[in-house]
Amino acid sequence: MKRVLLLLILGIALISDLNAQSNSLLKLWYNQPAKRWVEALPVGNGRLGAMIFGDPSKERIQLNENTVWAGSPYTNANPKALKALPVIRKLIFEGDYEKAQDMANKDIISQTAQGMPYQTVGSLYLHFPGSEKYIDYYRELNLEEATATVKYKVDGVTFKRVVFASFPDQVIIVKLTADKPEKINFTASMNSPEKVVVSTPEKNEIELNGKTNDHEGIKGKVKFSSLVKVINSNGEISSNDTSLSVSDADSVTIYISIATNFVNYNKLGADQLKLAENYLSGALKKNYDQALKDHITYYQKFFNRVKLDLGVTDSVKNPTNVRINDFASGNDPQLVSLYFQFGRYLLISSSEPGGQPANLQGIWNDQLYPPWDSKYTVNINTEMNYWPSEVTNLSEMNEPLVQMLRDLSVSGKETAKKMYGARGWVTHHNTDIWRITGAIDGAYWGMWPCGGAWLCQQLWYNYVYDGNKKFLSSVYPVLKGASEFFNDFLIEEPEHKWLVVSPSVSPENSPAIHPKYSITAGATIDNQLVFDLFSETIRAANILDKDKEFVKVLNSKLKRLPPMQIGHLGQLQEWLHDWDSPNDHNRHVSHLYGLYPSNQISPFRNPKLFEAARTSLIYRGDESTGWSMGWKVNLWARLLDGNHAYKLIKDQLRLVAIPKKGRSIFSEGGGTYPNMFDAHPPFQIDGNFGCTAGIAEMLLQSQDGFIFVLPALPDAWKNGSVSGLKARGRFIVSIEWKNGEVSKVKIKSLLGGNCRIRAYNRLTSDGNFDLEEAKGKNPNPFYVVPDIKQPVISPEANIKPVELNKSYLYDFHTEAGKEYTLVLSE
Ligand code: FUC
Repeated sequence: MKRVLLLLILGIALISDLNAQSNSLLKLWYNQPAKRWVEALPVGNGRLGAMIFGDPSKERIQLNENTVWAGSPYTNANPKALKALPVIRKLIFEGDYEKAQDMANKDIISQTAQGMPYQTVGSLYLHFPGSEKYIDYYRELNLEEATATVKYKVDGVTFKRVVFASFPDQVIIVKLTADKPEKINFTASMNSPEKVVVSTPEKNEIELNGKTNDHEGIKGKVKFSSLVKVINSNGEISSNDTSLSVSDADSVTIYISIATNFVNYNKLGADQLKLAENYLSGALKKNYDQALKDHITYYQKFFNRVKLDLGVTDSVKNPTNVRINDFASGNDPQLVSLYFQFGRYLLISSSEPGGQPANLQGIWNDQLYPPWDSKYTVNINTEMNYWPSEVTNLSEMNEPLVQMLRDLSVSGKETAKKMYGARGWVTHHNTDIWRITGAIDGAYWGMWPCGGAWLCQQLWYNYVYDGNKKFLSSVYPVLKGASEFFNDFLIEEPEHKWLVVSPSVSPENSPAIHPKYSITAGATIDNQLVFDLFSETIRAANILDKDKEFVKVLNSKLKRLPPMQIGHLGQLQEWLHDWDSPNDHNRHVSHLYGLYPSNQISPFRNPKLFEAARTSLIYRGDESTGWSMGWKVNLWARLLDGNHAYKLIKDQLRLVAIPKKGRSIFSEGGGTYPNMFDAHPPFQIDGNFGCTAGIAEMLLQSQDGFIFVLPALPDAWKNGSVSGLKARGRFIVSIEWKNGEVSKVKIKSLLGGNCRIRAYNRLTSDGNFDLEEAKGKNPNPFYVVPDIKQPVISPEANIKPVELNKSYLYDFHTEAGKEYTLVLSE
């Protein structure tokens, strides 16, 4: 009994202690060095990335720069498409999918290059002789400061390494210290799987120069230079041809600078060495403490906007790998907050204004030929990378994606004309740093001309969340160009005379009746995407007072798009025909695009579609690839089922320790690696971002004409708080809850206008403003909801009406810059 009491007291003391310094919980930490890449810890500043292994005797810092890609500017449109297009369309309408797909393989799929791989720069190695016998080992990634730290003891001396990728100074900085003088001894060297030349131009500098390789007939022309400068305090430094040795130093600062000759997607020619030298000499002007301070200040401007507290248990005293391993069976809500903040950390670290968008691995890749080339798969993956950007208040991180869209609207214009004789611009299911827009990988996967339509959604989200008309005006030509393409490309299907996208696929899936052939016309996702694209272009044109004639044309075509259809299983049909099978567990859930990320399906506006989407998702199942589970967290949140969303988080936070040799990379066994990277498997960063967005979606939604606070709170998160999330119309929302009930909501209005809010509890104003029961349409222009057609319902469909929990809807008027507090009504 006494023992129990003591344990209890200790437990309470630990928890209150942890609560008191809850800030320090935002760390990934381990008590062993990384043995494998998916155990190493990532740092990045958008342009540069590094993976820190933390081995005391042989540190490896694996390096990336976001423009190191194989190849050089090229295009890959297949000119035969133009002639083949009408034939393929006819074959599809006649139901000869085999012939249609065969022909698309030859005449639409690019017969040249299929995309260039993103590549590693190489690694910096630091050998510390005699450090094999270390004790008291610890390493961490500090999400609040964006630094990686390694600590250990050898022969009574405590050594410490701190690594960060400085945002303001554009170099990676490594600081080595010891708690006794003259104890730092190591050799530094570099290598790379690329063809590189390593030299030591000065006794404290290593220079690595390389050029990326040719690939699929495209000459490799990206030249890159990396400079490593070692500044020692006391001790000696010497060099041989390729490495440096430091002996008896008190402390050492290492600066890693990398640059390439990349200018933009169709131009090379910058002076990579000069650029690397410039970054380095700039960084050397600052002392280390100042550099670290400036780095943290820049980073925290973004990171600190959102705080999430889902509770703390004593699981937090375990290393991160153990916590992931125990998550599904334990009680560790803080791991979800950590995972959420890690997602935000990754977005800030891999997508900075002026750089490239986060690719399939963000910016972190140790290979020359990474899975799927680590490029941009735009039939889900790239979009998913940006799902957390608005709601978790990081819209600045969208900039590289917006720039990619501007580029694609140029490269894709040529492709639209050459392949389909259409105006506007097109992109298929993949692109790379050279902004290719042709179809690749075989028609089963690549015959999808809707990449541009999906990517454009990110432009629209940017606008509805931030309300920046200048931004809208600057991206309007991109939106318009994408609509122009579909205006020309849509074709009337014979049965209902609807306008459809053909040829196309429902991404990477085929119906059970002809599983080898995915080629189709009028896939549900395509109808939903074109609906959104046209509606948004129309709204943008109206807001900007432009293109009246074009608006008329789009309006008339909008009316002729297929409605959503509910099939014989009561499911939302994936295809134009009622082909869905209850045994289809494909990782893609493309037809549910209308539920998330889009807002065409709502429990309040079209409950039958809502129920059908739910049925489809149940058939599809839970466990799948990492990104698929990340998507399903969002989908279950939109289905207002917090416990099911939480179940998916549990599935996703399953430790994937050792990738099984010989296991297909298309395996459905997704999860999380020890370093919290998402496992498709293999590592793919979209799952991190998808799940991060999903966690936010469980706490706050704003797509349905109102702000919904705690729409899908699971039983596991009884008490908690979140602050700084963003809702459409630039409302910054903070929520506190107790016993599963909202106790306080603070809303900062940055644009003003009507705020409509929904909650499962009755709320009241704190007395400083009037809160009314909501009536009619929300007059706030950022809360316009899509006016979709009634679904077509199969006579066999058995649709159970949805039973929603009772909720309350309020309106209040807001002024820009003011904050409003609502509390639980007794
Ligand atoms: C799509 C997905 C795969 C993978 C790849 C990068 O093709 O179907 O699962 O994520 O992109």
